Amino acid sequence: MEIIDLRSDTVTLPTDEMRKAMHEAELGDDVFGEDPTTNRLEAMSAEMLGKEAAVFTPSGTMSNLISVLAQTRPGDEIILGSESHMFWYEVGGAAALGGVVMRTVPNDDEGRLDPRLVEQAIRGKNVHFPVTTFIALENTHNRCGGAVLTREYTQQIADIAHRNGMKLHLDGARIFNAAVYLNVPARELTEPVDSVCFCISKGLSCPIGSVLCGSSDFIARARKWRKMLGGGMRQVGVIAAAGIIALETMIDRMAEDHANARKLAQGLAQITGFKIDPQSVKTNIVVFEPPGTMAEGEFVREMMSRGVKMGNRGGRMVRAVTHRMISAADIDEALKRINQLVREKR
Ligand code: TLP
Repeated sequence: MEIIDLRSDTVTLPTDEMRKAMHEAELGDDVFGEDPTTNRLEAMSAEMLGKEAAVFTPSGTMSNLISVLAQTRPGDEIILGSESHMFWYEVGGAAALGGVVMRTVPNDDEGRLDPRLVEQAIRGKNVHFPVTTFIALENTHNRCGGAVLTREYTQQIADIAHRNGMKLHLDGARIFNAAVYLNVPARELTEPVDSVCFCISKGLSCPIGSVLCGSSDFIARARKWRKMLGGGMRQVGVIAAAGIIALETMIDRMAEDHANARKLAQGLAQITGFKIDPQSVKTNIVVFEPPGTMAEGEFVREMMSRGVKMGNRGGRMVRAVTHRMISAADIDEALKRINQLVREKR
């Protein structure tokens, strides 16, 4: 039985072109700033996201953490979306290692924070209060089903942050999915923010890595934090080489992943009992509720045994993510197997 792996776009394997580039990459010691391939990936990334400089890190989690460490002080308060990856899935690193208080503001279904609630969450000058110094947004939004933030919205939150002397960070793990959806260069979406990171290890198909971008001064501090966290890598051009190929060739093709996600959502919406609005699926993440007769954990286990892997997102929700290694035919096959399960359970 062919396995259809919809757990995450992180399961994508490097392309032959990437493997060749990795094999042939020109290398040096990146902790000395002497790895030409990594330097090139960082320069390309900074340019594409409209920032002065960039630093390559092993993961999105480390990039987000470094952004907090380099832009806050222990005891500060930071504002995060209630559904944000930084709040849910990064092991509380900002609190544990950055000593900051994480204050959440509810995310709506579009991945946004209500600007009025953000303003209200910013602390005044009262002697009892921590100082609010940092806000993070997420684009596209993982737990909000791949929702996309527009440039205008991001600017609105940036204005609030900057008026209050705060920094705005963007967890742009999938920022190129947002750019493809909106059909704009990614730098338009990242222009308002002080720092932004994106992952090369997700829809862009690379094996490892994230790039954190911002001002030269911020990136100089970020490099020291990366070193402290043990993320200073040596001949890391072997990985960065794949990232260069990704930025050159893997962005536009993600429109296919978005079309496949929409196709999956449309198929699910036609099966009795599934709750999903196909119109809400904009990029490559499909979050849906299986029929009431099946707990989400049971649905995920049953589908796993039928060779379709998906994620149990909790709260009755299941997550399926499309990517380069999933074709339109795979979606048809996945829907066929889901239909079979539903018929058997009736
Ligand atoms: N997300 C992973 C899991 O951790 C849930 C996934 O499969 O989607 N920001 C966002 C928005 C992410 O979705 C992720 C990874 C990260 C940061 C962290 O990236 P890594 O896994 O490189 O640390």
